[in-house]
Amino acid sequence: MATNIKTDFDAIVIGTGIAGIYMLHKLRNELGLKVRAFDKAGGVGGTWYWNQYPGARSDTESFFYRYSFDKETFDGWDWRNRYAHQPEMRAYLNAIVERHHLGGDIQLNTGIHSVVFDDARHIWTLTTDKGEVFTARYVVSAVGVLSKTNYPEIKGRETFRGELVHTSGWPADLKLEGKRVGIIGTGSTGVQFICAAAKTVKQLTVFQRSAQYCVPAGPDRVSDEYVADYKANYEQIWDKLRTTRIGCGFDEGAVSAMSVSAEERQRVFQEHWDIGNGFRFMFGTFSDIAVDPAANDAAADFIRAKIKEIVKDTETARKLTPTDLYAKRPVCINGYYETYNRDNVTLVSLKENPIKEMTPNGVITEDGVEHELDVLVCATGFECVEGSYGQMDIRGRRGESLQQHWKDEPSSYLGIATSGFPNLLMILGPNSVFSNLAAGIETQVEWVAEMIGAAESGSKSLIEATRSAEDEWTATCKEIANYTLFPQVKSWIFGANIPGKSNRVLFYFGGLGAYRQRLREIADADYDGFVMD
Ligand code: N01
Repeated sequence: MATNIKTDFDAIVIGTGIAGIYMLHKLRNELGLKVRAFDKAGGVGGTWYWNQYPGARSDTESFFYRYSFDKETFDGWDWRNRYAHQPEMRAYLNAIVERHHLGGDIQLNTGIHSVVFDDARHIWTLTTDKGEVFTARYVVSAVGVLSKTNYPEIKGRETFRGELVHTSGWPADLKLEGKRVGIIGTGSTGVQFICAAAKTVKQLTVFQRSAQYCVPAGPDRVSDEYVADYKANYEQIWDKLRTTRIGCGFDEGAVSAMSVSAEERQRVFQEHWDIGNGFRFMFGTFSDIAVDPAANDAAADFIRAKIKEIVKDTETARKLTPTDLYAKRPVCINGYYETYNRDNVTLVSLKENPIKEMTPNGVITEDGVEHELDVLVCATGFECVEGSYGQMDIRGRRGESLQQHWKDEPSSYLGIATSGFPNLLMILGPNSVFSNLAAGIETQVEWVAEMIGAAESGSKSLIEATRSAEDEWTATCKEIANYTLFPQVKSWIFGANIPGKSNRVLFYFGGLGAYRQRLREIADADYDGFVMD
């Protein structure tokens, strides 16, 4: 049933990171809809706008951590870093906005406060944090999975006279040279910061809760031949990537780790250690590191042996050595373990010696030692998925809030839609594909645009996931996740990094290729699992 009610916009996009920018382009430039995108930030880029900490860069290889739809912007770019640094990612996303003339339809410095569905008129009303009110027929949320900061609770935090910062809110004028710096957190962000900061600060104290499996990132620059091959085989390379599990642009392991000899396993691990990259090490070596405990242990053992070999102080090496499964989102950076050989770097294991409190001068640990600091950096991650959505008051049919809908667990159909919230579409909603996020985003944006296009051309006014399709997808995601080793450790990909929250499934672990195939089948079956009215 098409609606004739006039709205301010056909569609509103919330967020202008990798997802929001592309969504705006698809809806406005290709479908011809009237669209506005909003972002609370002062510039576009999402993650790449906010995360300006020293050392911030993509740890997915940059030739695949970008849009494939726009070859021209890439062609005009002298792209040589194997991993794009944060300023380069931001410049790239700005260049995309400029090239596709999107800036005029982006409203910055404007957070969306509430998103409310009108049952009678079938439209959405959005209120901004400035009190402006806008209506739209479609809302696409592109708020990302990692936008709500997780700050650790530390007694006496407010008494600290130095600077307390989170990596995702890095003050542009904060300089660390010659200072005594502490850092809490050794995830992807923490290891990047540690390696960069150790070179300039006077003293770096790393407060580590969990020891981290970290592999080298490998050479920083790519060769002319690499770029020439990439350009010459662009379509084939991307077509192939879209069929893989992780979508990071390398050949994924096809052989199980325990099916080869111990010598061959060592050889393959060493080869990938030398090439570098976290996803490559976990998924490019063998087919079953993330599913078979023996294979996982073999990979973990290899990294543990490297730590022992690299770190000179045996006590520091012991603290740095993980003993649990190798089953978090993989982490990579060059020189991580080597950094602990520096005289100006100290490691504190919080599991053995927790932080007792903060004082005006720094941090006191349980052993009574006061670690004097000028700056304490929290690289403590994010409240993923629900955290991003919890920042807005979203209400669907009969005034049901999204928080209420997700009170037991966040759920969706395909990571894209949730029942009771018609025409609210999500990019990277709960249970989206676990893969290179840029490739996952591109997949979802294109599919959502196609679905909206189909609704528009069929004069439908509402797209809504059915409850049964949502339940079925949630069950599928749980089943696949439980087949892997990932849920057996606590990490943000299961939302268990937040105090008081237990593991729950937040991603589809079936792989990018299978996810895309499922999307295709659903579209071909007239959007099976959706009601289009
Ligand atoms: O966050 P994390 P992140 N007290 O949650 C520790 C993406 N990313 O920002 O392991 C003490 O992974 C926590 O300890 P533990 C990427 O997808 C991408 O590093 O929970 N410690 C952990 O060490 C990545 O996976 C790039 O025991 C506390 C750390 O803080 C995702 O962002 C770059 C604590 C948090 O690690 C998140 O990475 C950077 C507490 N109260 C990030 N609370 C690219 O290059 C937490 N910790 C693309």
